[in-house]
Amino acid sequence: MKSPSRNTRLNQWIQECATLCLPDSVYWCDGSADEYNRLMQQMVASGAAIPIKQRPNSFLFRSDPSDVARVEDRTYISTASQIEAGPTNNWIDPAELKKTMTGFYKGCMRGRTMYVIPFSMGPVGSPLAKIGIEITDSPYVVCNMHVMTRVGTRVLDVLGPDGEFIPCLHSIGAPLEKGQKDVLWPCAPIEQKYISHFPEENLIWSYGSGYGGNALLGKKCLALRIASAAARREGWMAEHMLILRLTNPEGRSFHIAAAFPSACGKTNLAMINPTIPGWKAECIGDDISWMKIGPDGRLYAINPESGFFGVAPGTSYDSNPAAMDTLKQNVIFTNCALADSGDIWWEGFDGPPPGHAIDWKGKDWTPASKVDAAHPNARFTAPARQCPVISPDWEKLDGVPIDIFIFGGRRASVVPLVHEAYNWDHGVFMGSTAASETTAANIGAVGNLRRDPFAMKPFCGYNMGDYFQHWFDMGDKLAARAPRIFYVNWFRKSPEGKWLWPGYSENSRVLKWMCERVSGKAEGRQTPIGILPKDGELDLKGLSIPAQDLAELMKVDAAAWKAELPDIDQHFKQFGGRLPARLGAQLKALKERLG
Ligand code: GTP
Ligand code: SPV
Ligand code: MN
Repeated sequence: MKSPSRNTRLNQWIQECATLCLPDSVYWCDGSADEYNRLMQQMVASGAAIPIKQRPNSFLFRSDPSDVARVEDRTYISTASQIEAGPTNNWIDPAELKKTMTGFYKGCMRGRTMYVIPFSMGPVGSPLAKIGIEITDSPYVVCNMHVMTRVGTRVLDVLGPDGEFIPCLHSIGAPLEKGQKDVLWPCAPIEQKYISHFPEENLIWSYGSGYGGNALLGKKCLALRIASAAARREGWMAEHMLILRLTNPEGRSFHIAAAFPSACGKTNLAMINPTIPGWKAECIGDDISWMKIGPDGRLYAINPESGFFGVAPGTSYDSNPAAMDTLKQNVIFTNCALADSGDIWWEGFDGPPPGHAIDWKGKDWTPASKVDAAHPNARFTAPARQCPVISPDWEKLDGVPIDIFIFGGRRASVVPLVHEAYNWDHGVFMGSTAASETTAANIGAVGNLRRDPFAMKPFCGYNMGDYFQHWFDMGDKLAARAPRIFYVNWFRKSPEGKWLWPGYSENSRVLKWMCERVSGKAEGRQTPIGILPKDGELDLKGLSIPAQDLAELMKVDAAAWKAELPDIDQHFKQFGGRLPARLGAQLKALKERLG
């Protein structure tokens, strides 16, 4: 197929990749509905996609059981010197990594089509938007990219003959020999998977996986790892944050951006349905925020994506009605179960479980089965515009002004429901020390507590010590117009393992307190770790939480916090000379406040 682009560098790169990967043909994606439908029909015909008859234009895919989540162990930040990647990233010398991967790429698309996907992260024409070109041999990836990003010929128009783009090379790593029958989810074995980033040359190479962030390269690879490194160089921010607008009964709007680690509640909070009377929420984004200081000195955020790649299990009309309504049509489901009714199903779905289903591995399943019907990291891919609570301003080219930052994570103990930072430096300290229990969003152990600074440990494309400094630099520029910073924990558990806080829509009560802090209506109480709601300040009307649970949620256990200090010290030490002195000062101040 002839190139529809006049961009010399692009055409040359496509030629080079075709010569290396040796596909049967090269196809340039135009982003049309017709193209999407054609590819889906091909995948239905091959058996890879199963139409879901209850949901128009929706399809179920089952991945290979080895290819079900991001692979942090196989993800690399490849900078000329290791110190630039820093202690929290895997590193291989760029020349060596390219040599190894080039070996894998040789002939890797034999028997397949090489798709060229021109895409924009951010609304086409936004001053914050960036153009990527993904090459892939997976039609499943093409369809997902259609939903998650803005794909098509208009992106090539903006690119023009000499515009800048981020090359993203992806292969599932499963060439087909003549006459060889394809499998339903082709991919390479784990030891051949590489998710590689070359931030010094804005380049992404991914090999061996077809799943989520490993393969939809606009998302974590471009919009976080490559973008975070670019943002530091250029003085803006690329963060793992949802964006929402909350409007109080008087009509004042607050824009909130919240960073929680993977599978820790971003999509749910982004689509919150407030339980407090008169408060209204709108969703702007559920995973990533790109932010830049505007002419008025405030920080403006856009959502670079155009769809949701959300965790399916636990999603229900009870927990997240807006998400459920988003899933009525035009959805790609991956690793969900298929009920005998013909509809999809997962653990935590509304109503009783189906009497019989086909599980995510394609096996018979009944409620008596000992395994989950849906994989814990089963996902839906759905267009953002279908969300009933999407903000009319979600594609605003200049973004929305952020008033509040929230950090958080999964902590069964120690960390209270909510606390506010004393100032920006203290907030950066909170972000830099954030810790959370690991989840099924990554292949590896689940439930292990680890430091996940700013929910960016797997996504920061440079030395995390420099990233901390970038937060200080941005704060210095924003000064009095900087967002206020809060820390939340929806995941406190009783000794018996039950949730102490109802969560989901009831989290609106905590957001309300934050807005009241910002507008000077809530006084708060000062504690060694930060500002907590004063007795009675958290609106609990209509909730029946046992007094002792509430006390536990609002407790600052000085002994437990003191016990954390040596670990924070160790955590900071790994950054050596790259640790900003201002973080050391915050740790010392916390120590002193704890007594
Ligand atoms: P990624 O898309 O992987 O980045 O995850 P996410 O941060 O968007 O998390 P998501 O909102 O999908 O929630 C992940 C899991 O946490 C789901 O199973 C939710 O049901 C559960 N969850 C979300 N919010 C709450 C909450 O307030 N309380 C409790 N107990 N669980 C929650
Ligand atoms: C996450 O893990 O944070 C996700 C899913 O949003 S993935 O796109 O696979 O990274
Ligand atoms: Mn999410």
